[in-house]
Amino acid sequence: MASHLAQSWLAFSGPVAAARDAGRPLVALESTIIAHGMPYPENVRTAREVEAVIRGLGAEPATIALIDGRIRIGLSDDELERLGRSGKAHKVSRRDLPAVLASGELGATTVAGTMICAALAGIEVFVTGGIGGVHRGAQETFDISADLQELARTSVAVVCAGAKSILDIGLTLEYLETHGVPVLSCGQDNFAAFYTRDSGFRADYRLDDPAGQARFIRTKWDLGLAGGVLLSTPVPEAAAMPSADIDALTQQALDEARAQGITGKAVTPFLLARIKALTGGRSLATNIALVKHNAEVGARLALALARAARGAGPA
Ligand code: PSU
Ligand code: MN
Repeated sequence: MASHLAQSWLAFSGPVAAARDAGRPLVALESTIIAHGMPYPENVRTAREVEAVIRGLGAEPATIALIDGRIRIGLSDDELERLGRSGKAHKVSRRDLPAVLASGELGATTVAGTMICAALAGIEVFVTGGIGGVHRGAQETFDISADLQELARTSVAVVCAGAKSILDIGLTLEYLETHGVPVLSCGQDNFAAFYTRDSGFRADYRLDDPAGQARFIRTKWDLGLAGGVLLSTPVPEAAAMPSADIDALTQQALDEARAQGITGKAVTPFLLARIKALTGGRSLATNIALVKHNAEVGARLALALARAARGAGPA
């Protein structure tokens, strides 16, 4: 948990504070996916449905955002609505956190931003859709998401459906290896590719069972190996998109981004919106299905981690 100074920036919602005090496991959720990753009103509806999945399994969801100069851990329905409709929320990664908090403006936290806030709040598990990574052509642009550095340094387990093929998935996994971030896979051997189940790259370790995942994570942290663990799980078969379609459309979206000179933090939202338009909304349905599935995996992990006590040592 954080220092008193950092704690003073946090504001827990009533339900999250109650769950924490009762010792019920918490699951953090990000808000960039709401403000920048999906259109209104599907974004708000999905956020509520994802929270319901987590609650239904006995954990408490804590959606994280910056509102009125506080790091809010858990949002009310009205606050989710405000974030989903605003269109003006800042996209907040590590770099942006002080600026947006100090100004009191509305901020939606990315994977990196949410990891920082979750760690400050003492939350060990965080569910997202897909992580940022090494962009294709990064050898020229240096475009590597701050999510990867955050995974290297901040001790939170991040559940995702892999990374999108708008990224260079092979280089993303290389980068994680260099920085000592273990990549676990649940349900298959390979790392998932967001809209499709198989990235073609093996994850480091396959662990299907939440108790085994929890043991892995506890062991890492008990050893003092700070930093995150990435847990990938594929989109359910029925909701996955055909790879050939998504590859062609991804290439088109990347070409358009280059032609229009899109750079920096605008790249990922641009590509997400274009792929949605180019697939006639089909990608959005896939995105919603995978986040809900990740929420199930994340809630089960949070329950298992709560049982796998710190410092238990070898079995
Ligand atoms: N990938 C997705 N959907 C998303 C994002 C990534 O499939 O909504 C968001 C996440 O919040 C992630 C951020 O942390 O984009 C990464 O942005 P950048 O590439 O600018 O680091
Ligand atoms: Mn970037």
